[in-house]
Amino acid sequence: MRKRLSLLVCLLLSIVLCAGCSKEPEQSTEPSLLLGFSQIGSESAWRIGNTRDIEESADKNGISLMLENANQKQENQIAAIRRFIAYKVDVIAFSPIVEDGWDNVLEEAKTAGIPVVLVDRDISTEKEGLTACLIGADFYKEGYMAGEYLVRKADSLNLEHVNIVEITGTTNSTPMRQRQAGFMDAIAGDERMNVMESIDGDFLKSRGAENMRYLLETYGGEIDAVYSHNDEMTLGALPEIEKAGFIPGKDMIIISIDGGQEAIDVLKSGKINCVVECTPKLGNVLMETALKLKSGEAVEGVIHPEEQVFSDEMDTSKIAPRGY
Ligand code: GYE
Repeated sequence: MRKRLSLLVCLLLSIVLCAGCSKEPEQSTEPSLLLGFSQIGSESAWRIGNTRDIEESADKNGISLMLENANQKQENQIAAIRRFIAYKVDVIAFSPIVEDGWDNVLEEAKTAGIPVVLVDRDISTEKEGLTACLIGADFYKEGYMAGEYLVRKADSLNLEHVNIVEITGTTNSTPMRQRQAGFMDAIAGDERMNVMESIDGDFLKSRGAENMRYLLETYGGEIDAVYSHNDEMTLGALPEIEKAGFIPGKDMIIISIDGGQEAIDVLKSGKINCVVECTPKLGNVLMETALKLKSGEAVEGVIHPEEQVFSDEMDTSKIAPRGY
């Protein structure tokens, strides 16, 4: 009888404990997904805004984020992706600093069955199925819109000849390749246009300044237009142009890409003529995509955000605060 009673007590106890295990509130506080994200670095206001947006979007969507900053080194990104694989995250995302050299590590992710999302920049590979999708800007279109602006500006100023210098982003990165290609295609049919030199500024303010100094020493007042692949390099170049005795925005046409607040303020002051927007706000789409991938839903192969052109052709006082 005593044995039976203790058996009954045990049974009741385990029912009570089990009911405790499956309590609803504890389950709902669990993050829905673990996302590993390898960021390139902190080279620009764009990049810092992009990191902040991804952190905030992860929070908003109840996603647990492992974020690693690679400080501008591809090897750091590869090591971070390997750590994400070892940690068995649900989804890996990364912004590849350059396009080549990812096959091995992405094969490892594929073998581990972890889907990979490219954010901002693309990779170049012969292999199929290493990544699930790309969420980022249409850089070719950005470059094309920059070139179209220059043609319109040359028309409005009745210029017969336009000598251009180009300060590019990191060699072999997607935005560098495509912003250059789009720009060149847009000005290709116009005989007034002459690109005197293209030089790598690595998307950095310091390199923008250094390159501008060199270009001014080499070509001086022959320069009619400066096409810079991001705001940071433009902001580095402007003081050099002034130091050399020229007025940016008047003696030289200045075209930039990104559309961060600082560059927009300079556009308003007249020292930049045109800024093509590139939005860093890719976080929400990334979180939605990661959740779909985890639940096995299909996702679009390429997702481009909508972007616009800000220039001295419009009332710049109406441009809303940029948030980066
Ligand atoms: O234009 C630049 C950044 O890949 C779109 O990288 C991005 C570029 C952006 O550092 O400012």
